[in-house]
Amino acid sequence: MKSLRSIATIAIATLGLFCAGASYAAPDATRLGSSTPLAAMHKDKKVTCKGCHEEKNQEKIVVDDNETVVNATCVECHGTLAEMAKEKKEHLTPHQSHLGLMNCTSCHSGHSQSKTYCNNCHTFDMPIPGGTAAIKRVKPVPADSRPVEKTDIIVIGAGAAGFTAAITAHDGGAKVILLEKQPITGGNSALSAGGMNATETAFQKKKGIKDSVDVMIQDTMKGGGNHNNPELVRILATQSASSVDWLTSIGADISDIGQMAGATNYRTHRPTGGAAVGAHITKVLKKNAADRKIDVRVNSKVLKLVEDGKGKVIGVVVEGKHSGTYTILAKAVVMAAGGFSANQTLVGQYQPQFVGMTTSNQPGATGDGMLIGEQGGGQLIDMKEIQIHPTVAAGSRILITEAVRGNGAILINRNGKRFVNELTTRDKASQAVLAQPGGSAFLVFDSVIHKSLKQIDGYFELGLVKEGATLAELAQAMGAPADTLAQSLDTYNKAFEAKKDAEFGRADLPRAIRTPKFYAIEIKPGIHYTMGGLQINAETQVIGKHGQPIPGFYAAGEVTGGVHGKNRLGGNSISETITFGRIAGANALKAVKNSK
Ligand code: MEZ
Repeated sequence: MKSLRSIATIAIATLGLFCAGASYAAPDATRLGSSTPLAAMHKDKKVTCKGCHEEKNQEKIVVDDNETVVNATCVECHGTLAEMAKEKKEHLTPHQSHLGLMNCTSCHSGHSQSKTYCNNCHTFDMPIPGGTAAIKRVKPVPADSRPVEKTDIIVIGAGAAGFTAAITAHDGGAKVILLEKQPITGGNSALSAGGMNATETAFQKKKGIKDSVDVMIQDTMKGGGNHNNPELVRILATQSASSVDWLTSIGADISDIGQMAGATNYRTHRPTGGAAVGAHITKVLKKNAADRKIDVRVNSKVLKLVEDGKGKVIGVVVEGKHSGTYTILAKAVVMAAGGFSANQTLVGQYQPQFVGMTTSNQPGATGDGMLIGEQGGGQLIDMKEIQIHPTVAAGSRILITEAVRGNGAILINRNGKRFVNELTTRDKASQAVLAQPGGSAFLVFDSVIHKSLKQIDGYFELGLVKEGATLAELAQAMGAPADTLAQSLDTYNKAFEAKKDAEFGRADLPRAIRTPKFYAIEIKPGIHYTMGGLQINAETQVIGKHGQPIPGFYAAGEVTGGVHGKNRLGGNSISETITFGRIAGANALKAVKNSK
């Protein structure tokens, strides 16, 4: 296929993104329509429908839900995302994002309006060449036209929990289909910043960090207001070290360790240099799924569970973007479809005062998995426990990781005053920020803290950081009184020297803030995580409304409730996805084996 590329002239930038000179037959202009923007651009370059769409039975032009052929053709002509990013020589390019490998068609569309996927969370000015108008799709495939498929295990949701369950079940010998409604995989996990909590790990031991399962349990229970399911918390802590080992064994680097709010000890594992954990482990999980040829389907939304009439879950009904509605039958179904922070209606139903607040979540976090699970007989618990993260960059959806505070940043209000223990739990820190003038505050740090955490580089690239060569300059950039800011930092630095924060009782004071330049990021609280969801037991079986496990139905990750109680500790989410994803995959596998 590379040969095609070698005869293609790659025309990027002003001419748009299309393949020129490829040896395709003349297009059928009546079908493409003269106003088709991207398709028309290709038509001009003599690329026909067949260049992008698979032909079946000599006449049917079909597109599978992964849009495999069209994406392969894009890559053939334009190069891979990595190659395109290199060619553009831009630092910030849509072709090289933290979302990792994704389909070209996630943004570019020949038959409907193209849309920059990144702008679901960002507001980049990135018009897509040829992507401004919309026409109807060429040939919609009629619904219900596909035969019933069969597999061993269906996993719903391709975030970290879903990938982990799918890989675990596959490695035990099961045939797995992993379904994702979004055009890209990764879910919220791909956005996860701070790290993965784990205790008694080899990495902690190597660094001489003393921690224990019992202390992680105590921290997690305390953080959750003791409302957590203690059995699930024990599993989270006890199995966290083996989850780190498992991730490491499949190629992840989570050897750096930091501290998150509410944690007694350093136990938040993240990539070397303090890079974001989510993008990294998502890349690793995706690669492992691809290497194993696991059947991963994007643009595939599960509509409902199929039940056998006696309460056992035996499959799902799926709506594919192109393939229409179809059914897959399986011996077990694992729900891993995430939370509902991006669903304002559902958030409003449980916490009306949060409506209108920004969210750090990806747009697919709408809680469908919970509702589908409930319709399938599952019990929802703790739905009103919705977490507000204290530090989302003001006016955006960009989470400023708690690791910035963990590495030493402090919170300062617009009067230049520190007002809270930055490492208290999120619920308390968020309330404290909301109580400040303007309902916002600034994360303040210096060049030493900046250098200690790779993730901060990204905030500079996104233009979120105000700076000053002196504290007075920074105060001016923040619009805060210089003398008060200087006084606040002086008091904090004295607390650092004394190793005692008499003002707010912050236990960990890792760095002083006194090395220019000085920096500030304005933050506001945003909806970050939904603690409630489907009730599960220690085997990750979904519990039905009468308290009994539903046969054939498992769940893991944010779609479940119980692990975090009223408030999740930072770093416990990725930990939960891997540990409970592994348990769900292993137990679904057992169900398959028992059914034989
Ligand atoms: O687990 C989280 O939600 C987390 C660590 C977030 C963050 O601030 O980075």
